[in-house]
Amino acid sequence: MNIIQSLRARREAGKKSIAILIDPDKVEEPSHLNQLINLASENCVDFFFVGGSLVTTINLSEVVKQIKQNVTIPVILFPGNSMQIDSSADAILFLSLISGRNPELLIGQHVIAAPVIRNTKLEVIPTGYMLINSGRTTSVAYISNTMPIPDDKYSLAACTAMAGEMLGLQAMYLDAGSGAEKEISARMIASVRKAINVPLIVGGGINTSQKAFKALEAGADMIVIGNALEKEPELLIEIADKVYEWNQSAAGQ
Ligand code: 1GP
Repeated sequence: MNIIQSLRARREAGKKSIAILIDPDKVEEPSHLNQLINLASENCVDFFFVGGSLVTTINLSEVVKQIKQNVTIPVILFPGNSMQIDSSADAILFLSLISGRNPELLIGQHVIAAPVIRNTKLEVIPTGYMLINSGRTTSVAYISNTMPIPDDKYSLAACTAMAGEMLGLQAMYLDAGSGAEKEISARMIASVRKAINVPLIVGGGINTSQKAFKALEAGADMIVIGNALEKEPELLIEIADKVYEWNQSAAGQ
């Protein structure tokens, strides 16, 4: 079973997943990354996402290598552009930024990346990427030159996701942007959840176990945590506990 099939199966079983986002630019010491890798393995983290809207160092492949050498947790590339491709990862989110109207991020970068990806064994996960306004301009909004969907335009977000699913995208990623002041509201997650059947990934500003639980309860199939763990890696224990708790109760039903 590949990653997207396993996400669909988990969704059908009512089970949730957790992913840790590693921004290669923010890995200052290999020992910090090792600490997170160990915590991830002890706390049954499902995936590592690797990437960033702006990667200025050559660390991306080093990060992928370090994870792959230490654990069997799948590594999924979460690329900010077509330069962030590494064949030693397991999969790549082939992101179409459907909340925006920048043709480069709807199809342009994809044309450049497609022949490169074709020569790898990476599993390609066609993903609708939707930025939701989080109160201030995030790096991803600035770099992508797109306007995020206003955080109270539930129906706009739902119809965007619906159109993405109709176009054949196999997962949807609702993102408030890394380090967002405000995480995506439960109402926004629930509106999008109701509109689509594909797995729903939610991230941006999830920095407490309460926020993580709220996102799961509202309908996220996978939550992504980055920034908060850079500051406080042990927070993962609490958040992973919430996911575990959820999955235990789903298994009991
Ligand atoms: C950003 O969804 C990810 O693209 C994770 O966000 O770094 O705020 O956890 P944080």
